[in-house]
Amino acid sequence: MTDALSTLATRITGARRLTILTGAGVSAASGVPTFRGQDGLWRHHRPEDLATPDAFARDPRLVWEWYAWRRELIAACRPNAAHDVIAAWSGGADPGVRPPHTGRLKVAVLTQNVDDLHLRAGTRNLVRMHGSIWELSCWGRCAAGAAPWRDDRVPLTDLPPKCPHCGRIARPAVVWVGESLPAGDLDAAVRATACDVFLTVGTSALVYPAAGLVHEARQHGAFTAEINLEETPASAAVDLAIHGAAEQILPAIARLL
Ligand code: BJW
Repeated sequence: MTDALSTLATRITGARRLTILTGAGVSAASGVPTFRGQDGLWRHHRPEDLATPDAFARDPRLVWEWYAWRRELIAACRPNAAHDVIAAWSGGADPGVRPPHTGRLKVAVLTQNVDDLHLRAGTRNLVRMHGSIWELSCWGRCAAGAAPWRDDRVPLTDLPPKCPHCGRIARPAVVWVGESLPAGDLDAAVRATACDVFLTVGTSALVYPAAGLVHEARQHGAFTAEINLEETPASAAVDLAIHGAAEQILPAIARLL
């Protein structure tokens, strides 16, 4: 394990461009449930009932109740040590963590998480591939309501919330399974695969297009590494797979830089 951490630290020290892709596992230590796995959200709910456009069209109130519950849960959570290290590496504020080599290293952070914990930790240059649970857009796609607006009321009452522009139902501005990612976000994520080190952290590597990015980075010649509690479909493809908790492994690497 120590060798693996040193190897990754050395790669980061020598890199000019570092890209970090994060998933639900990064927020697990903060108390945000993951999707898959033992205590994951999909243990109790079928994604097709709650996180698809069809599910919302069928029963917007049910879907909103699930999101309202998750918003309350997330509002009570705080960024953990993994968020703090990533924020510091990106040039954001955390005086407790030394950035790898200030000024020379360009860091991009791509997250699939809809919580705002990376932002609250101060992460810069962040692409939120699956949107934000704190933003809404118009389900009826009225012109003014197509652009997401922030609504951080907790608890959310009078479900489903309404579009302030046309009065029709609003939806969470997240990317559901079967929906396209906003083109700008996907382009930014793909561009970030042109890097020297691509690090994937706390994601099951099952959901595309995010799961394909590590392979693109490899094709660009990046050194690729994964940090996860368990094996994923990416484990065999990366140069270095580190099994452990993100909130412990990332601070340990930061101490080696
Ligand atoms: C720890 C830890 C700790 C725990 N430390 N680790 C190509 C092939 C096959 C299918 C497709 C494909 N291209 C597109 C698709 C279809 C689909 C897809 O990928 N389906 C798969 C499920 C098969 N993709 C899409 O629909 C995407 N759209 C798209 O591609 O448009 C074009 C298109 C459409 C249809 C067909 C073809 C093309 C959109 C995907 C949107 C995903 N949306 C969700 C919900 C967001 C809103 C919400 O939050 O409610 O995003 S689903 C859910 O999964 C959520 C997550 O962001 C996403 C990924 O999950 P993540 O983050 O990996 O979490 P988990 O729970 O899966 O894993 C956690 C991991 O952490 C585990 O491995 C743990 O071990 C680990 N862990 N604690 C380190 N402390």
